[in-house]
Amino acid sequence: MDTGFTIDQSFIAQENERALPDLERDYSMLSAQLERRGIAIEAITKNVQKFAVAVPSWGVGTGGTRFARFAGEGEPRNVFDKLVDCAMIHRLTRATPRVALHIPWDKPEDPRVLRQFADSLHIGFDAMNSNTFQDQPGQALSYKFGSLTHADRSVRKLAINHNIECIKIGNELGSKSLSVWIGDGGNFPGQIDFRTSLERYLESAREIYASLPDDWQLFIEYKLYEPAFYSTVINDWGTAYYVAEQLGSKASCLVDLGHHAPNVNIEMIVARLLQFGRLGGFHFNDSKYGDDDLDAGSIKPFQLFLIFHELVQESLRSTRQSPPPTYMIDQSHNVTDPIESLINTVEELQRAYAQALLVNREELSFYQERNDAIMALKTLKRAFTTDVSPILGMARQRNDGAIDPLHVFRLSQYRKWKIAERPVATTTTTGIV
Ligand code: PSV
Ligand code: MN
Repeated sequence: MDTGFTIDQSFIAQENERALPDLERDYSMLSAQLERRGIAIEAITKNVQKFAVAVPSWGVGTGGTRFARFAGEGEPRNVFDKLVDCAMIHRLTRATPRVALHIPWDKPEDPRVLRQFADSLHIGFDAMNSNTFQDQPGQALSYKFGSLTHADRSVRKLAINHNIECIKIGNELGSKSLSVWIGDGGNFPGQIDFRTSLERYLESAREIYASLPDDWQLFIEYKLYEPAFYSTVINDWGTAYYVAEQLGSKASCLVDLGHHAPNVNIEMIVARLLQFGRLGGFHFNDSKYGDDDLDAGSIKPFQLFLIFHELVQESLRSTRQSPPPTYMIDQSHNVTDPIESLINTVEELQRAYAQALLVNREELSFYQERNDAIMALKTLKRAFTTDVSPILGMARQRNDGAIDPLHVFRLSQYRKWKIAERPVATTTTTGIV
């Protein structure tokens, strides 16, 4: 299959050559600065080089709101085009080796063909995402009043079977996990019985869990509200944790950063789930008001840093029992070029990670034990305010990515080529994706 225009490795190398002298200067200055703090820059860079996050297939298309979607020119028309864009992001950043698919949006006619195509692009598949929050064309029963928790057992069965189908497709693609998010809930007090709906959820989830291959994980994604505006069945981390505990060791919680009430202390939720061994994965994004699906680090970079601080802290603990959480992005790009937003997001995640690696943990616990709040905060802030950009550039360069991926992306005129290769979709549809 023809992938059309791609950004060649030689083009990246040529631009890197131009940028390298400045980068080397900045890197050695930062190295000296960190050395004074007792930090070896090389250890940080090596860790950043290993950082990986999955790109959502639905993130490379232009998103929309419930009011409208303004289609972007040259956006992917199908799952193959989406993979081409995702592979480009990986080539530039060298940090997105896997793509998360959403079924049926990305349902392949033949998973083997899709897998071969992904192989040819040197990318793999991350978590499968099921969709029982929408009716599909021709679907006999409706999810209007719920899916895995619907009052009618036959609707629940339809939703269960869909999730099992996602596992089957994912198995053929080499995926190892299923993320389940349902929109089930009620718009009005009295509409659903809280207890019964959670019992139904558990019954359905047990059937899905029973179909999981041994080496798979099931991620339970919670969300405060939307599309249900009064009550949601899997509304918070406590409920997701309870469900994971009930199901078994292959089940864990998925934290989507946008799925909390404003000002909730997400880093503390992360710490708790890590402590309980039930943090399965993340959907990274950022938000101001609700589930805004904005680019990670664009609104609350300090929060993102604090989350990574918890993650790094856990990775240093010798007693950890569960596998490290899976990193995924879940964003909706409505006003930016989706590829640019995703490149930027990857960089912001790496930035937060690198900053978190700089935290002097001995010093932090020294101040914590002495109730020295101001110095504890300063210890964190010193790491957070360090400009780690040279580390990020160097990590990419050493991984054969672009020192400045956004610049190379624009310079390549990739989007212009895709506009020519992919005729514009003329429809403007509604729907949050
Ligand atoms: C729901 O808001 C969500 O975060 C879930 O992860 C969905 O799978 C995704 O967005 C796309 O709608
Ligand atoms: Mn999500």
